[in-house]
Parts: sequence; structure tokens; C-alpha cells
Amino acid sequence: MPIRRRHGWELPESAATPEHVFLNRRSLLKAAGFVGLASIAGPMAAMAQDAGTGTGTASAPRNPEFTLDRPLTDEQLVTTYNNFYEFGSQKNIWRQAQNLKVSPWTVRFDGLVEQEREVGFDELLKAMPVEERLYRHRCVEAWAMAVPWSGFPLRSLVEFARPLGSAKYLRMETFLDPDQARGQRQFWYPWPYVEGLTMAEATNELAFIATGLYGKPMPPQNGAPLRLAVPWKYGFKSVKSLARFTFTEERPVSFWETVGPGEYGFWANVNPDVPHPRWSQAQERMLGTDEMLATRIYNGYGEWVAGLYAGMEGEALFM
Ligand SMILES: Nc1nc2c(c(=O)[nH]1)N[C@H]1C(S)=C(S)[C@@H](COP(=O)(O)O)O[C@H]1N2
Ligand SMILES: [Mo]
Repeated sequence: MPIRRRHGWELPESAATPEHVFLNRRSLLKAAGFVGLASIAGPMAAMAQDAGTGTGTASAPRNPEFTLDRPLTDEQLVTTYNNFYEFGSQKNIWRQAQNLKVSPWTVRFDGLVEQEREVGFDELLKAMPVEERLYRHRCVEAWAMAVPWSGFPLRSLVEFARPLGSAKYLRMETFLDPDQARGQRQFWYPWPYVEGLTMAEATNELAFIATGLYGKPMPPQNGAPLRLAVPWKYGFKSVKSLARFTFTEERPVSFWETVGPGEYGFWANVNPDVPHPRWSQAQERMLGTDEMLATRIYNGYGEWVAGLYAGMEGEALFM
């Protein structure tokens, strides 16, 4: 590594941004400089979030099983400090993301399913049991947030898709449209963004498809109209703006695994004791605060998910 640095969590996230590292590291670091949250804390134009599809609180009763150990993150921060490389590699892409045409939106189900099909998002949503859950989110860059998502269990979507018994993995793919998403013109990235889970992970109670936040439809910058929320894993697993679900026997190779296999693996479960190759994961900073909190194994969700990994000690479960 050409640049000597302290632990990632001692740096502003804009300088840590591990996902950049393979490209243009020097210029990005220079550009990022010490621009932290201050750069986005100014007055914001009101965002047109209410028009679009999605689910609001009215139709989404809160599931009391999912509580938080910390306050919710300020909505304005959650919707203006984003990671969405399709619209750029900086955190302030929320304006560009308004280009995303979220309605109409079609979702494709294919691979090892009884029947391949395409379904409109509105139709899919009507078939799903909608609820609200308070979840924490832990980015691999060591920033974190606490968010009220509305949506439905990924398990319900899996049932809807009717996979065959031979399916071992669920591969999830984001839209591909460089006209709407200028970041996708950066040909050196392996677009479209792909992520994957085992079937056991995908049908775990905690795996959630979010279609809204703070009782409003999902804003484009947060992954409208539907995105994954797997809070026991580093944030890059929570793929946004889903367009395709493929059931497969082969383990999917994700976007970040393709870009940086030595830093981003398939499992990516949160663990304070397994550092990223370039910084510690022992602590995290909640957006909107300067406070460093202790990171927890499986991001505090071990009760739900630790059993998924019993007997898998040989796997790189935490990168
Ligand atoms: N399609 C897509 N999904 C994505 C990303 C992305 O760049 N593209 N970034 C990931 C990362 S690294 C994080 S931390 C979260 C950020 O979600 P948020 O912007 O809603 O906080 O989205 C994840 N999902
Ligand atoms: Mo992230």
C-alpha cells in the first residue's frame, strides 16, 4: 500500500472510502481531503420523495421484534450521505440519483425457479406482507446508521419466486442503464452491481427487502424502489435498486469481490475482531455524531444469524 495511514475509523469516511482504493487512489484522497460531514450539513432543498412507489407507515405496522440500542439516525443524513456507485463514488450523489426512473419498474425472477417471469414492482408489492423494522446498518468503511425501513421479508419474495429445491444461492442484480446512472459509464467497474446470499441466509427472518424508509417511499439514492437490508453483514451486501433475482447452484461473485477479492468476500459478516486489511473494524461512527461505538459481532444480530454459520469455521466468514 503506497499510503501510510492510521486505522480507517480514525479518518473521516470520505478519506477512508475503501471501495475506491483500486482506482485513482491518490487523486481521490486529494479530492476527498478532509471534507467530512460538514460538506453536506448545510441547508438542503426539500426532496421530492413522496411521489413514487413504495410503502409508507400507514400500510406498514412496526414489527416490535426489531428494536435499537441507539437513536435513529437523522432522516436527512440517511438520505443525503449515500453509497451508490451507479451515481458516483462520492457520498453526495443524492441529487444525481433523482435521475433514476423508478416507475414503472420490473423485477425478473429466473434461474432455478418453477417458471421464469417478470413482475411489475407494484404487483409484487401487493402480494407481500409489508411491515416496518428498525435496523442498524454498518458500512465496511466504519460508519453506521439506524433506520426505520418498511418493506417485507426476503423470505416472502423467495416464496413468491418459487425456486426449485436444487437452488443453493440467490443472486441479486441492480438495474443497468448508463443513461440514467452515469457511474455505469465507468467501464472499469463490473456493472451491473451484483450480490448474493445462500438460500439459508436469504430465508433467514432478518433478511429484508426495503421499499421505504421513515414511513415514506424509498428515495432513489437509498435504492428505490426495492433494496436489500441484511444488517448482520457489511453494508455493501445490501444491494440497491434490485431488478433481477436469480436462483442458482453456483456461488455468485459479487461486484466488490470482482473489484477487490483480497478485501471484499462473499460472506462479509460484521466482526470487530477481524480487521479490514487496511483498518480496524473494532469501532464504528454513527452518522451525525463523533462518537465511536464498539462494533458487535454480526452487528449485534447473532441471535438471529449465528446459527447459519455453525461448522463453517474454515470459511472467510468475516470479510
Ligand atoms: N447497487 C448498489 N447497491 C449498493 C451500493 C452501490 O454502490 N450500488 N453501495 C452499498 C454500500 S457500500 C452501502 S454502505 C449501502 C449504503 O446504503 P445507503 O446509501 O442507503 O446508506 O448500499 C449498498 N448497496
Ligand atoms: Mo458500504
